[in-house]
Amino acid sequence: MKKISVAVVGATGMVGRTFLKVLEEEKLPVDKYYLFASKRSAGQKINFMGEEHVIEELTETSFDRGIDIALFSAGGSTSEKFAPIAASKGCIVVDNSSAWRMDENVPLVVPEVNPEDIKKNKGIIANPNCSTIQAMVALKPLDDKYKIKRIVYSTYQAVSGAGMGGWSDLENGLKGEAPQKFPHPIANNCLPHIDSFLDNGYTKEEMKMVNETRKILGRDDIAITATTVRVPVFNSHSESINLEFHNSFDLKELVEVLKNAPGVVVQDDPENNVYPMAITATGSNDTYVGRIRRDFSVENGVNLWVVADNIRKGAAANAVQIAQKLIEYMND
Ligand code: 25A
Ligand code: L14
Repeated sequence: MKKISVAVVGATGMVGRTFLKVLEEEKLPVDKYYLFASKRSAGQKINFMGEEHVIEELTETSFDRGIDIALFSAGGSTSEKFAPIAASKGCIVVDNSSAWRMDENVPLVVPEVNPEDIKKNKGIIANPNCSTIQAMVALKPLDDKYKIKRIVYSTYQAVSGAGMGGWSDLENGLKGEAPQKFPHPIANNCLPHIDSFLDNGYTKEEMKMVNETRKILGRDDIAITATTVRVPVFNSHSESINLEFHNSFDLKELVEVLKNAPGVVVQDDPENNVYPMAITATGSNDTYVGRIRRDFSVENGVNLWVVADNIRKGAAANAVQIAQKLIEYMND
């Protein structure tokens, strides 16, 4: 086995801390870890893998010591600048930001969906947007079987998606304090506004769902629309997904397809009030699907309710799963 070293960039953030938790749980065959953040956190000590690790400031020379894999979650501008530097030193970057996702030289990967794309990397692999990842885990097996024609996404997104600042806005907002991260109070409110607005009236988050879905499924012809909404939930994103297929389907068979899909847990027993919920998805790396019902307003339609931990499957766990596969390939 090759000796592998892994860096975590943005180790002190919401996603970065979860990287560390998931890495401890998954016990990857890694010999050495390096933890980076901005200057603000340099020198801070973090207990990780039973040892004390010191946070280092990320600089242009950070990757000069033969680091094999770097998990980045320090925002778009940090990734834009430092991912190419890391790649030029022979490191493979798994990047959580939106900076590289639509670059044609960068694979956009959900391991249950398109693991084969990992091998096509030229030094940077992008982790999709959190809302897109959980949708892909549920939709890929249905697309393979029934061929998706159109998707309507409506999301109910947790504040943890906006990092530490989003979390504080809800926590402090519940005590009556004014928001700092969001443009309006999020406590007792819903904001149909995630990331910035574009000229076409959609938000960036909505267009990420549209474009990333097409790239990951390799299906530019699917008609997709999305409305993404921030709700006063600390963690885990919920999504209403309305699908139309080209092929007809049997509902019972469709449920079986989902039950057999990797990474999916079906929770669908309305008589007993069983359906996916944010509070039960939190802490898990799986994607939960329920409220599975035929859409009687169109010919081959179905409605789904899809919930996952946005910081785990939507970010850290997905990236660690990619790293796991990378290490397997390095040892092949
Ligand atoms: O808008 P952007 O640039 O795209 O960034 C979006 C933000 O979303 C989060 C992440 O916030 C990011 O900053 N994020 C990114 N991907 C995400 C995803 N998939 C995501 N959230 C959800 N899902 P965060 O606060 O959770 O994490 C930021 C981490 O990045 C480190 N960092 C920032 N700039 C860096 C850098 N690391 C290296 N080089 C740089 N130039 C950051 O480290 C953190 O680990 P830090 O040292 O800057 O932060 C340590 C602590 O400081 C607090 N803090 C954060 N921002 C501020 C702040 N304090 C004061 N003012 C601030 N502006 C935090 O408590 C943090 O723990
Ligand atoms: O593109 O604020 O991955 O909930 C993920 C979190 C964009 C913003 C991304 C949020 C970000 C989003």
